[in-house]
Amino acid sequence: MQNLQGIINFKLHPIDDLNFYVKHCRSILQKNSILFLNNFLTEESLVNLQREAQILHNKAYYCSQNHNILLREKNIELDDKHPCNIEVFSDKGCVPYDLIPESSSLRIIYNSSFFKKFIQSLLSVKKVYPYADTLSSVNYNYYEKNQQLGWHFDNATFAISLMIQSPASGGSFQYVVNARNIEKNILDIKLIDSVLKNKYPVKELEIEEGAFVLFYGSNYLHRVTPVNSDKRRILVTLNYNLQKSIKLSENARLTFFGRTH
Ligand SMILES: O=C(O)CCC(=O)C(=O)O
Ligand SMILES: [Fe+2]
Repeated sequence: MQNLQGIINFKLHPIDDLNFYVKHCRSILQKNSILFLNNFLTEESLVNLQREAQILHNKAYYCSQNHNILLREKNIELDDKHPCNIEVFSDKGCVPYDLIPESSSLRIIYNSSFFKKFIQSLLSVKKVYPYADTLSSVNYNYYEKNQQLGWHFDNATFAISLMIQSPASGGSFQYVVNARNIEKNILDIKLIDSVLKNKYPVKELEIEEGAFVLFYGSNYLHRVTPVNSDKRRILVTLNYNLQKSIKLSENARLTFFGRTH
């Protein structure tokens, strides 16, 4: 708690106040399926993390790939033009957990029992666990000029991130609600088709530096538009599981980090 006070802006975001503040956040999340809290990081910790991100930048592993919205193999029972088979493009750089310094405030946030209680309470789950591999728990993500993330649904139910540096132009987070309900096994193909054809008025978020974002990524169709500035987009993902001892698949580790350990 001592350390966390200097990192998270408790005046604006009393995340230890489970009865009032967190309850309020949870109701926003339940209503909108997304929660963003601006100025979540203190100014000092934001500056420190921006500096850390610049220092680690030359260690980032860059990957690019074509994929479909479901991040799955092509479905050969459907034709190539079916929205679930249409290929989109993604490219970004990634610094894995084992390269993040021991003293980094990201590790303090991620491992803090106060922060985990906040997340558990937001999601109404008993417990969240770190990844069991050495790479996946906390990652810096870098989007250089012209880099982007194509439309997709996440495999993980929920995604938590901290915006470290916003680009001067482009790199917006766009999303569509109600395209999928994974619990009910519903996929709105017509809606997805019109999104992929740029015919649907998608929502767009300019996420501020220092903001916390949590959303239900497996039910949200989302993308990051190409960055248009030399100022790169830098974001941290805080990755938890609902079960103990889960590793990201070897294949995914190879794709995103260029190694498995
Ligand atoms: O960079 C972002 O804002 C979103 C990242 C994302 O959707 C992902 O990594 O799956
Ligand atoms: Fe995603």
